Amino acid sequence: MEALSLLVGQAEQAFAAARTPAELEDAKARFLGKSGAVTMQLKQLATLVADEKKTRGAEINAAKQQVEFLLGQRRQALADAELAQQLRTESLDVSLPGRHRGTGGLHPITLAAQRIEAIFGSMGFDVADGPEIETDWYSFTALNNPENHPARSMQDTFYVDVNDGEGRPLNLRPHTSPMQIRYAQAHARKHAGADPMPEIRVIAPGRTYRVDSDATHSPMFHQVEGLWVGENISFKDLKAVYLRFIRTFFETDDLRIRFRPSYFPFTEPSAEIDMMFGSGPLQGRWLEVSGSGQVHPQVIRNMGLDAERCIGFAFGSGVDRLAMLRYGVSDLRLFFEGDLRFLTQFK
Ligand code: 2NL
Repeated sequence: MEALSLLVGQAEQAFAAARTPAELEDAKARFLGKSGAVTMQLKQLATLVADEKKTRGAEINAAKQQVEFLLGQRRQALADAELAQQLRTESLDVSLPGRHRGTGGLHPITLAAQRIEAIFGSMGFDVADGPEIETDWYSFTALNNPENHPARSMQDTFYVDVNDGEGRPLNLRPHTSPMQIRYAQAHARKHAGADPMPEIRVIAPGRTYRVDSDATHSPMFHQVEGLWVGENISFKDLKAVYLRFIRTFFETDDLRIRFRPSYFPFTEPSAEIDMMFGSGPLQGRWLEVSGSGQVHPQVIRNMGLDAERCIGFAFGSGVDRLAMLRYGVSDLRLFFEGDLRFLTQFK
């Protein structure tokens, strides 16, 4: 009798000491298993006479039921604790904002380029595309750059360690003019002998590269050049086209432009184009927005055209600069850092 209540107490302690369901099953085996303490008691009944068997058997069964009851209690307690722990770690905060797949957006430079293409497209300009790695001839010679011009130096232009087949290394195009030369050559071949020759009206937007890096210069930047060549295209056409472009781009007619004499090897005469807003935060300041000029006769010839018949203008503007002015961006580098806090503002 004494031994049985001791056994029940031992079982209770062993069950309480079990920290996991597996440990509890081990403890159960020690008492209720094939050679467990309770089972051994039952086996010893065989040695008793019938009378004693009956009373002793009833006592052992009562103890066994207590042990089974204690086991069931502990099982439930461990299961409850496991559930509580699971609820703590897997809790769901329904007040958190949902996770959603963000919609992408176009880069502000792309948005600006698309506006530029649409505006010139409405004035009959085609859009040229071409390689970013160019030959010396397309980047410099065709544009009337003398052999020793500093633009050709390694201080100004990036070179690629690949030969163009004529002993000169290829370069990362320092302007988008090569695309216009290629476009004009294809045009000249296609319309050879045509009288009058159909006009060339094209813009060339794209990435360009120069050895230059500070707050206002990036080694990779974007340019848009324009070219209009025909038999009677003059500076007044350039002025009309550029004014219409810039007013549409900034969505205001309260904006003036002026031409300032300048020099480029590929145009003669040449001019810088400045613009001034009549209102707004930049009101009253002349801002340089483009280089321009009448295409040099040598460049016309390099296009495969007759310089006696063909005349026209070209211009080159910085897309990054135009985008900065339009979107009010103060630092050029923001465009190229890939910071989503900046980029998502343009969606
Ligand atoms: C600048 C100067 C300019 C051109 C680019 C050009 C292109 C051909 C023929 C002649 Cl195919 N000219 N482009 C002309 C004048 C100026 O850009 O500093 N732009 C930011």
